[in-house]
Amino acid sequence: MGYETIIVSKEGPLGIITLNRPQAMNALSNKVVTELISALDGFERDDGVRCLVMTGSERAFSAGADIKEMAEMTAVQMTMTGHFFPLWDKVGRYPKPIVGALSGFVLGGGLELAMSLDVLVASETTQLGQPEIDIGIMPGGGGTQRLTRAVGKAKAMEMILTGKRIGAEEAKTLGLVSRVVPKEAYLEEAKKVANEIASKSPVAIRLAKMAVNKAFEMGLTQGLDFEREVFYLLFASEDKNEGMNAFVEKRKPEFKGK
Ligand code: CO8
Repeated sequence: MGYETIIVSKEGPLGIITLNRPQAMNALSNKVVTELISALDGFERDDGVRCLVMTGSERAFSAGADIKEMAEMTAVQMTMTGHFFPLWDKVGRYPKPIVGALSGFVLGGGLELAMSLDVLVASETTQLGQPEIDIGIMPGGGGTQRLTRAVGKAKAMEMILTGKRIGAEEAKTLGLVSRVVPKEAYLEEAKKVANEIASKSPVAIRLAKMAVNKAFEMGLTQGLDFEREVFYLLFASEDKNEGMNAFVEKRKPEFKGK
């Protein structure tokens, strides 16, 4: 399928989605949202794809929702179109792991999108923020919840109420991204992480991702119960036998997702 605002490709077990609206700092227009959902659907159905990488350009992962498009929208239009919500639902419940390769501006809806991904690798040039307050609105794509859970109340309040951006190193210290690398290396580093994830059992990866996400939704006791149930479930997988036999036989496991 041909896309106008994103580039979609495959590299071995990786599905790669590159936001591609350089003239608008990869702002998330309706078209981008529609195309992202379609690309995510395609990779979800493709059994050959075990892990995704989502990236933008060196200058901007994404500067957020398209302000020029939103400027004309009324509350009723936002409500009736469900503006953006299909994307948050799709990414928030995506079964395969997605590594975000961040660089440059990661702002507003761009940061909310990034925070919905699973592992974040950032170039040292990355600047992250929720600047919605500067244009008279507030985060609407999960920012007040996900940023607060990621960095704690005081820092989230500061970022959301002042619109001030933070740099990559501070984001790493706060636990918002997991790795910071030189700007020449961020995409390769993200692919390296994604390939490592892709080499594991897809069944175990899927359930482990689900269980970690439950930590944001459930209390500790419920979360531990959920973890235990899916942990037991893995003992019914062929991949569990393969993994443990390979360890005993001192060879590399070949996981099939069964
Ligand atoms: N929307 C539309 N166009 C944008 C956006 C954007 N978010 N960001 C940048 N652009 C465009 C600029 O208008 C400009 O276009 P043109 O050349 O036609 O004037 C081009 O990209 C380059 O931008 P700048 O000239 O401004 O480049 P600078 O390097 O000077 O500045 C910045 C880069 C800092 C990224 C600056 O452009 C900026 O502040 N952008 C806006 C950032 C922002 O406010 N983001 C939040 C948007 S609101 C949001 O994301 C809410 C999400 C809610 C989702 C849930 C809904 C239900």
